[in-house]
Amino acid sequence: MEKRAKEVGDIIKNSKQIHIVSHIDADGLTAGSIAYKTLERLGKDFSIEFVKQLDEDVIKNIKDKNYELVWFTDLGSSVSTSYTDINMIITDHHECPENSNKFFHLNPHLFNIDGGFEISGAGTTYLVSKAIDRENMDLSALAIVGACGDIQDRKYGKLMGLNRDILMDGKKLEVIDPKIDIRYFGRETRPVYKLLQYANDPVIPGITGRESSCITFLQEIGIKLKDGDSWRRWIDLTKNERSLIISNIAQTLLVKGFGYKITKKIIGEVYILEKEEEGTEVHDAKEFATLLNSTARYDKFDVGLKVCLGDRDKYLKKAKNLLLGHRANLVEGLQFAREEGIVKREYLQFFHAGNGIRDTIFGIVTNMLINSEDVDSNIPLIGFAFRDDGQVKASARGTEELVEKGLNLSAAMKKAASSLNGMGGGHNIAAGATIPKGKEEEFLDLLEEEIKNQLRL
Ligand SMILES: [Mn+2]
Repeated sequence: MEKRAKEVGDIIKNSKQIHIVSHIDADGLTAGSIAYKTLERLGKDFSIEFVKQLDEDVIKNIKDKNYELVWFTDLGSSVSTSYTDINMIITDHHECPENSNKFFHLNPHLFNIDGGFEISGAGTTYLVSKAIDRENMDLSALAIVGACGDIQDRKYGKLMGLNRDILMDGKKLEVIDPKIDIRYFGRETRPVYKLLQYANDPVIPGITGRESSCITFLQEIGIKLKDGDSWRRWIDLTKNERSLIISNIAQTLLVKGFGYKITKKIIGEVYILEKEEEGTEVHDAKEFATLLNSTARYDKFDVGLKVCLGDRDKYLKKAKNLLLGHRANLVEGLQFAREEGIVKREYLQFFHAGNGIRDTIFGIVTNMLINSEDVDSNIPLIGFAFRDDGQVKASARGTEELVEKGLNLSAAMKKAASSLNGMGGGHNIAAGATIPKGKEEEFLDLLEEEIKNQLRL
């Protein structure tokens, strides 16, 4: 991969004008920002755009602009063998066909590396940036945020593979610091009881989702909730208080019959962006990623981009406001999906959100659902939502356990969607597809057949 990264880097060096096209999620924003910084430092003439997906309209628009070079980040592998009339380079990590192994295409799957957890779109882009100039190694912090945005730390409770090498670059430069701590979301910015209230992966029975139980739980073990007028956050607690909470959560889980393997998931590595101010959304990689997800998914990619590029003033404030809206939308989306009801079949379960959930966040909602207490995690979950262009978006989520049994949602979604003239792909544990409206039932039949065959092997 290093050699390929250098080759792609050379194409960049030899081009004058470059247009970056990236994805609208946290990994896409950080990938685009790494590309942006790289080109800025090289003094290139460049532009950037963020898209939901590479559909025909997007491609047509790109062709019309006649860019000298187009740099696709965190997407593009799906078009690497088509559109030979676009002069392109690609730094992506989504599954791709073997015949796409070209000199301009950097993707871990071409090198037998798992793009699901070993490296993200931002990481792949970082490799090219580093190959161009080792001074760009400070951008490793953004690459780690991207990996956390794609939940690549979930499988082992820490980043592995190439992500680990990138992490070590960041550590050496003191831009990122890995620490062992509680892995629940919100260590830096949420009151401790809120951190518990929203705890998932694993959920804490009797505590997750119940505000008053969280407060009682903390009071019973003698944790002071407030310091004067302000709620204490995880980072405000003493070391002893933190261990006390962790051991009590572990006890609760073990008593409820969760095994050791699940219980130990509550602690793991967290990633601190050392140059950032403590107690802010950009100090912890996971919180940073969520902040970014609140921007481009609502068409405010300029806000996310500016924050990635270093704005800690006006745009950080804007992003924080968007975060409040994003949280509310997620809560509403989860509620909506539950009310619509999840229908179970033998090898999959699904819900149809219709127009009820914004298509740009409903992948996150599907992901939250499969990790929640009341949803069966033994079969994959498929969500449908209408898009504004009259098509239907499908989002599929599985679990590590299912992947170990042979599940590959990327392959299954791709195959089922293409038989219906749609398109699909992604990762083995999480994938998406777009299909014509009215074909949902047929799609589920095809998909179920694929999943059944995968799990049988
Ligand atoms: Mn990605």
